[in-house]
Amino acid sequence: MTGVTFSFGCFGRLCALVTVLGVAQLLIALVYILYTEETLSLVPFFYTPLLNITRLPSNGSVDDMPSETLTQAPSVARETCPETPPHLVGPLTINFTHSLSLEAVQKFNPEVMEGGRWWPKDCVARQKVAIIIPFRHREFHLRYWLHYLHPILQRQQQEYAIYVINQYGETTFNRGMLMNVGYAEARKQYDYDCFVFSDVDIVPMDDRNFYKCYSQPRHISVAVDKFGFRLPYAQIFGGVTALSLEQFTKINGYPNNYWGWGGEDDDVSKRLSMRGMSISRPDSQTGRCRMIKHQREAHNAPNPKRFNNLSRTRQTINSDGLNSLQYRVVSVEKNPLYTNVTVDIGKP
Ligand code: UD2
Ligand code: MN
Repeated sequence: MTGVTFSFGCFGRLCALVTVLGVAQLLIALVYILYTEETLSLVPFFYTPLLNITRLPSNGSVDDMPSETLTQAPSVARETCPETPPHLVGPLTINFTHSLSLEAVQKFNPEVMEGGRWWPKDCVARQKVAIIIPFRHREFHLRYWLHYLHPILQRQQQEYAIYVINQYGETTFNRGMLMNVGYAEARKQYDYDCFVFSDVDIVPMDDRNFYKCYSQPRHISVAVDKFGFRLPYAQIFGGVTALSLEQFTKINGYPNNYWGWGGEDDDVSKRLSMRGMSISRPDSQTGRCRMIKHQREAHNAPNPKRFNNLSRTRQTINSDGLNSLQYRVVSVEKNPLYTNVTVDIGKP
């Protein structure tokens, strides 16, 4: 039983081990082929049912136009992206002096997918971020914004998509309502967990100022050149902000009843403190931003009712917001660098 049996048993075990290793290797190869995004087009039959996602409710929107859902970014066989992205450069030179065509911006951002979507290829992003820009007649600003922001967001390793919410017609502008529409329309397409709301004319001067969500609502544009790189007042929540799905729904979104310039940002600030949240901010160096100089549009004159509205936030927070949002989608276009949603929000 001893010597011969030993050597035969050893050989047998070796054979078994080699077989097990071989089968394991085959399995790993199979999983890799099925899940690697580069091979997706080769295996649509297998891939589609695996990543079939259900459509999200429109959440607040009365518009029930069918909307296309986006495919999930691949997540199998990749690690979560690091807390500190490795390719950040820190302070950036930002100016708005050179002329810029949309085609040129597109050429320099070949990795951005249709609709202005991108995700890191070598790791799984920590959040799914919808970036929402209220918009009308600011094409010139949008080009700079896209030119600067796409590369910054990519260095930050964000999984993101850009939604430009274009107010239809020439009625009084309503920034708050456009934010709510952006949130509702983005939610129809994908299971975003973070919403960044950004003016079209603000660009960060440091890529360590993350366009992502934190445990408290984030004010991103804390030191804007227009305000002498300082916070003009402590509760300000305008410019660029980030709220998680939970934070945004907890305050019933933006108010819809601020037509014209001003007040909607302060209303959100009040809503946050009423719901027990506080504002988180980067330091005043990292939080430096530039705003493109501009005149105020004729259809965005200061709203004379804003002070009265602001005195009633406690009464309106539950009745005016996501749960009372009404609009009509005129069109949804997937452009190479952003998704354009044109929306009829009515008039005051
Ligand atoms: C300040 C705030 C802004 C907002 C606004 C009051 C900062 C840095 N900015 O910006 O967040 O609270 O006051 O409503 O605190 N827009 C268009 N077309 C228009 C009008 C507005 O696209 O005809 C969009 C665009 O994204 C613009 C944003 O609305 O950046 C805010 O309007 P603004 O830039 O005229 O207001 P501003 O600079 O005083
Ligand atoms: Mn502005």
